[in-house]
Amino acid sequence: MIKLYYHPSPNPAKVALFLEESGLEYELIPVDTRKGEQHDPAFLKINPNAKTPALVDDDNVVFDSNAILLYLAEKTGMFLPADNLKARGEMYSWLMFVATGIGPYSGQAVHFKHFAPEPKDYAVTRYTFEAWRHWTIINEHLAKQPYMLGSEYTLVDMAVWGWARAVPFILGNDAWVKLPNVKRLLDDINARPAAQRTEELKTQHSYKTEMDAEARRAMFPQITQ
Ligand SMILES: N[C@@H](CCC(=O)N[C@@H](CS)C(=O)NCC(=O)O)C(=O)O
Repeated sequence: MIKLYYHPSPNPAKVALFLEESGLEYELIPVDTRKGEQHDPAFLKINPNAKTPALVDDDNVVFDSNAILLYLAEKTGMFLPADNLKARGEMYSWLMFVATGIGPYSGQAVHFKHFAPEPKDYAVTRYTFEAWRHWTIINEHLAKQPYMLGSEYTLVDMAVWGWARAVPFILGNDAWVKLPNVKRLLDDINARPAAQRTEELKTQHSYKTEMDAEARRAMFPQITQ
């Protein structure tokens, strides 16, 4: 059976959503990143990058959330756009835009705003600006069509959904005023039973919530070097 190495945060959530949508059977294995479990040697054999999510499917090991989405879409043939180069080119473009832009800039904006030590003004300004710029591009794209690749719900919408849930934490509580089309996509996906089951997953295990010295050592190792 598929094993999903999971923490209740944006990148694992998108993979859990795909698994719930597809009906594939899977076992959820919690990795408590604030306790440093991502650095366990056994987990590093699965994901040398020491991050969640990762997935093991028999002999196949896949890490990095967007790679896992593509793997699952290819395995099942589900949530993919049409099988032609034009549609696949569009899918790769938007999926990589999420992987290399939305995720990293949103993550760094959160890090500098909420967790980094002072001085941090320049970094907060830089990453908040870039996070806004990327989310505005998604918002304008979604003004033209219901879903990221047109009229059909695909794996790219799941990739966006993982991070869209955190937009108020990333950009501020009033962010939805400026990103109404992202909010519409978020609400649309949140209404799906699979998204509600995904939301429930975080209640199956307990995870450390405090960002104390142990959590900072595990997640921001440069601070103590
Ligand atoms: N590019 C990776 C990023 C994964 C990532 O940053 N995961 C976070 C949770 S959203 C994590 O495990 N953080 C723990 C840490 O940074 O130590 C992906 O898309 O899967």
